[in-house]
Amino acid sequence: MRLRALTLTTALTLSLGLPAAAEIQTRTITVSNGVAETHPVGNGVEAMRECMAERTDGKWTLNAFWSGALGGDLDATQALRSGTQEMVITSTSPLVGIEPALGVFDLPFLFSSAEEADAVLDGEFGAMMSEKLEASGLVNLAWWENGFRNLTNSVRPITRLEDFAGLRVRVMQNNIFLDTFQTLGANPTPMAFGEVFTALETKAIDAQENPFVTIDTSKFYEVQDYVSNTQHAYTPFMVLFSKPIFDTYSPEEQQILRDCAIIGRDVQRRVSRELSQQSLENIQAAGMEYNELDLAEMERIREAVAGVYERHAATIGQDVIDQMMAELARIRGQ
Ligand code: TK8
Repeated sequence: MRLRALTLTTALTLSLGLPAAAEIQTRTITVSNGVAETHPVGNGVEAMRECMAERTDGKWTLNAFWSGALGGDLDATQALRSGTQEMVITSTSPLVGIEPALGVFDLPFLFSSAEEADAVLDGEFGAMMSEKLEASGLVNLAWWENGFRNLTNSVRPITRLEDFAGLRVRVMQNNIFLDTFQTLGANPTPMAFGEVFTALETKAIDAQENPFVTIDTSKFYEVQDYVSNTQHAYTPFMVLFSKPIFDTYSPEEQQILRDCAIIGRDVQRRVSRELSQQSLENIQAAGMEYNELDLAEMERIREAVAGVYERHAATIGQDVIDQMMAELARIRGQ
């Protein structure tokens, strides 16, 4: 029986031109990120792990570190560039110092739906952006979902533009977010994600902004009272791999990484979207007061920050912004 199975596998391998087992080595791949394991990124990583186990006959171990246990997004990304860590799942926003073009995703109110973001990220624009990152020693295996960001704070519900006044809000280490919140009248402080909970708890800051699933899974409801449906930005996650390490993998292994990151992506996005509403219910059940802003007020906020686009065009690259706008117009059928 055993012999027959082996012979059959060999025959299949030969006839289908599948890679010989020798081209897949035993490997341990470390992946880190800032969110908790209960975040949909956890589901994506689990799907990736299963995919890798299947495709490598169990030769690969995907070793995941959660809640910033290996440091923040930026530190981990630098470790990838120097080849001391394999993989990180990171927001684009803290990486604008490495690749300024990534700032395009930080422009306020850029995407109007998750589907629109998918189309941009999974299409030519996303591929162009991933290509840019290679020069910085990073291989982007796939775009995953962080999601639409909403403001939480411990002072008052945000119902109109004037409510942002004076709020001490944590923003990611990113000048576009800093400018956006300054323009809205708030008092923003750039901070790594791992420091946010404590800064809120000790009241060093009043506010932070993240998608519902992050507010829920990182337990920000324990230290915040109000959540307002601002949806002011959609920042994607990237599944980054160290290029110095990637280059030592066989073509078959490189393909497994890419394929499994895409399988992980589909699971991760599905769970993220399913969980979003549930997370909103969870954080309300935990005591947070939720409000939506009326359309006229959202329009005032949108207009107030419109100048952010122009102020950062030179840094991001006008060509990159133009390409994004052309892509959005095409997707929107304009
Ligand atoms: C987690 C971060 C987080 C991001 C932030 O590592 O920093 O607010 O939204 O999800 O990537």
